[in-house]
Amino acid sequence: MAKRKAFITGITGQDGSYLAEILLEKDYEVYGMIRRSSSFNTARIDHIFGDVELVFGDLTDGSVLNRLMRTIQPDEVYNLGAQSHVQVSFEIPEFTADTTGMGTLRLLDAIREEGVRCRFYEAGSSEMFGKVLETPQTEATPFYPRSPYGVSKVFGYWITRNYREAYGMYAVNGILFNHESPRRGPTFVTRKVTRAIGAILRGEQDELRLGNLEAKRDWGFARDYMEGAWQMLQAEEPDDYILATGETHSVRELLDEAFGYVELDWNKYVKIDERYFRPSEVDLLLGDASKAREKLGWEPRVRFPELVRMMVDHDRERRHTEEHYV
Ligand code: NAP
Ligand code: G4F
Repeated sequence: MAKRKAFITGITGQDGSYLAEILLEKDYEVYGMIRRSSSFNTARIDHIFGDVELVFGDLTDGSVLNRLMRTIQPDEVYNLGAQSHVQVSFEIPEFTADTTGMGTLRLLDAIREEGVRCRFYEAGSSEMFGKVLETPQTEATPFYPRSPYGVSKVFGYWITRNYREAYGMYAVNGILFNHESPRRGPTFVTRKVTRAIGAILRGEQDELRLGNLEAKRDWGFARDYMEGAWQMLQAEEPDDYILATGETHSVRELLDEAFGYVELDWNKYVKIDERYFRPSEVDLLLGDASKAREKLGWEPRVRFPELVRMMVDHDRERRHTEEHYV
């Protein structure tokens, strides 16, 4: 029997790298779209480089998306590509909307135009709940996005539903709460903290500049969430699902957990820096993943303390040469 073909946008990102591994383990033929970069941007997938088919493209370039859908004819499409940083979205709102919002439309329309019969996954986000209208958040909670990123994801969500309803496409929204890993981008708060701990332990850093310590997030492990994304596309009918742990912790609690693990007092290192406060903040996220549990049998395996320890252990052992400012 011919192998199933999966097409992933955002394969070079945290989630794309885990999803590609999962699909290879399930014997898929994996195609990943990458952007041309002046330096290497494939570090997260270098270990599977020979096993995946990489093709150049960009979510802002509709003609390429049409050609890729026509020539590859995938069975499953996972749209993970995005300008995914909330604070950066305030700096580059138009690019964020073009990639994170319009990119979803371009890809859906390429599938429709080329008559490809595939299942489509959209990487929706808990940022769509923003200034939350109820707690915990469920699939029925109305959206109130608080950033150009969140607004772009709301567009991606509704255009995915619209293509499902208008054209009968098998298109689903995963509404994923924050998920982290040792592959998390270094400018997201969990990784910024765990990398700093590694550098402090090596005597390379004595200060960690952060913004709002009171914000609360529902943090899970990225690989668990990518298993869930795959499960969503295996269901009989297309639907939308939340993936979350059902626990929320503040950035302050993250500091307690991470620094406490290596027996350091974070108060000696952390400085509050106005640059890391957002023009409008999302104060509290807490997800209810009952629907995914009941309909897909999905469960998060890694809990907050284990996740933090996994990331600290990784960052205390490795040296990183990248420089990041956000
Ligand atoms: P990430 O590490 O920032 O990866 C983003 C990926 O998108 C990278 O491969 C990046 O390529 C690619 N990309 C950026 N702009 C693009 C463009 N114009 N055209 C094509 N590709 C582009 O993000 P992640 O954490 O893996 O998240 C994956 C998806 O889930 C994103 O859509 C994100 O918004 C969404 N999401 C994430 C979370 C979370 O907590 N991680 C939660 C909810 C939803 P380069 O490597 O070339 O930059
Ligand atoms: O780690 P963060 O940047 O993640 P954020 O904004 O929650 O977004 C992530 O999760 C979303 C799902 O809810 C995804 F859709 C999105 O793509 C991304 O993956 O910030 C978490 C919290 C915020 O409240 C922020 O204000 O940490 C606070 N924070 C405090 N100091 C900081 C910092 N965030 C960053 N990045 N850097 C700081 O220095």
